[in-house]
Amino acid sequence: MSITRVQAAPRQGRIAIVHLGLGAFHRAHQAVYLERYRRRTGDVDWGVSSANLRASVDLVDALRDAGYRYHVAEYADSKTLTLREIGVIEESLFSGRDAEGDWGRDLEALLARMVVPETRIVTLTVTEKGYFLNPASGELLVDDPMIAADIADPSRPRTAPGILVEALARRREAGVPPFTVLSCDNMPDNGKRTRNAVIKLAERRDTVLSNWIEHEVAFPCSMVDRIVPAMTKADFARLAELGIEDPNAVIGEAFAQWVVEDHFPQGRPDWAADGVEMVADVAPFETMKLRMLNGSHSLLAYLGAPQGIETVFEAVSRDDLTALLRRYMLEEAAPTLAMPEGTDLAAYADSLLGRFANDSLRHRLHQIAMDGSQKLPQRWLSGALARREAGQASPCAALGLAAWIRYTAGRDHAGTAYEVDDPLAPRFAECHARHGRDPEALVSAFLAMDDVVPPALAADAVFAEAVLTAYRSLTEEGLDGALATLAGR
Ligand code: NAI
Ligand code: CS2
Repeated sequence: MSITRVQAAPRQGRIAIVHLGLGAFHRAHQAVYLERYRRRTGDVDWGVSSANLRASVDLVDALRDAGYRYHVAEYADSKTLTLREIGVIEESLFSGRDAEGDWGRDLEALLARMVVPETRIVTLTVTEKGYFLNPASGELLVDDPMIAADIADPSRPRTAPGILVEALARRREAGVPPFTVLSCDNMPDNGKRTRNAVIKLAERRDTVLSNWIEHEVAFPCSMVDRIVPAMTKADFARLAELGIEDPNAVIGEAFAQWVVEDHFPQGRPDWAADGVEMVADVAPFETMKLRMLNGSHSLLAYLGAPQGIETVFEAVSRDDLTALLRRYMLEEAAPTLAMPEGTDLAAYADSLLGRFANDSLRHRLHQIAMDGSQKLPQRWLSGALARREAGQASPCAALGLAAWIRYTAGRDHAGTAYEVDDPLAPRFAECHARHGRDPEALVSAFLAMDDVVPPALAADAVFAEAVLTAYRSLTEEGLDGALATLAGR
């Protein structure tokens, strides 16, 4: 194997970015771009303070104990690896609930860090559900207990929108100009949705504040891309064999892309030379990625996981699933996209299939299947709705939706139970308990979830019939039967 080792730039950075959501992706994406920037320029002004608001206090503490140095292993394939040491995270904080049940350990430190004028950007990877938005409409879930708690006690916020509002309120009171908010989650119009969440929450507190946010705070959109699966014991063992004994290490693919709307009133790193694409409008890139890459991922997840197919690599080793992805991407997703001239969507689809076939990533289908309610609108359903409006069918999306409904039953083809990890899981369980023996009623109940399925799509008799037929085919004839039925259409 060819291994390139890259040391971290010398430290002593100054913190100018606060990140909410210290997970695998942040460590392997944003931090890598900033590390490249620091190595190239020697500019140490864009250090990061990274915080978790919920789970993973262990990671926060382990990173601190490791002197804020960790490794990212970037596999192009099983023969080509770059091992990077990263040192741009200068501080890690935790404002969630710890193992003892105590809550808010570093909340004041986090808010203080967000309020100082030196902090110029706040970035987020808190997962789609961390914004507390209706996934289909993007409206703030004001009745959610976590948001209700932030409305009741705004100075002790628990949610990402609540923390942003409180930090912005304190900056305003202190006469400090606002930071720029950059969402790096896989949401459609992620900047606009984050802005909406923050303004709607601020309105509950003080309309002077919400007006100020509306007029003064920038929320650029971004498209983020790099496949970074959750680490497994086997992954840590694999790195240990290479001499990397690092509990904070992450493994990802070699590919990375970051397209960012260029709107940073308080400044930003001059990171274009490090591969960050600064553009006026992110929407075409974001929609392309969400529908083609993430849409394909979700198809594999819901069709494959209940069949005992474990990873993306295993799934795309099957010709029938690769053929399905090709058909979905080229015939259903690509025609819904309005791309800048010269974009070659067929080449993009080929490149995605190549990335999915990376034999060095163990990207578990159950991980991708998580939080389907938050993901499906932007991955399949907004595209299917656009096709419906143009009088076109979406058989692959209909099969996907049928597979998702089947997945949410929580039992695989052999009857073994698995956890359905989704904020709406209790609602799914209730639907299965009530309608499990009646496919027509079950499919109708899922299509009626208007916070997931756009009502205009659910009301389309052709689409609803396609979902029901696919569901019957999947449950009666299994994956092979459902794929054969689709191929015959
Ligand atoms: P992870 O599981 O390693 O980390 C999840 C992070 O989100 C943690 O920091 C967790 O504390 C936080 N979080 C979860 N629910 C939250 C909530 N309700 N409120 C506040 N914080 C919450 O996952 P990973 O890999 O870091 O992915 C996170 C997000 O990054 C994804 O949901 C996606 O939007 C984006 N992303 C991930 C990619 C990947 O391949 N891993 C690639 C592109 C985007
Ligand atoms: C995946 C994505 O977990 C999922 O739902 O589809 O996180 C995917 O790996 C990334 O978006 C790739 O950039």
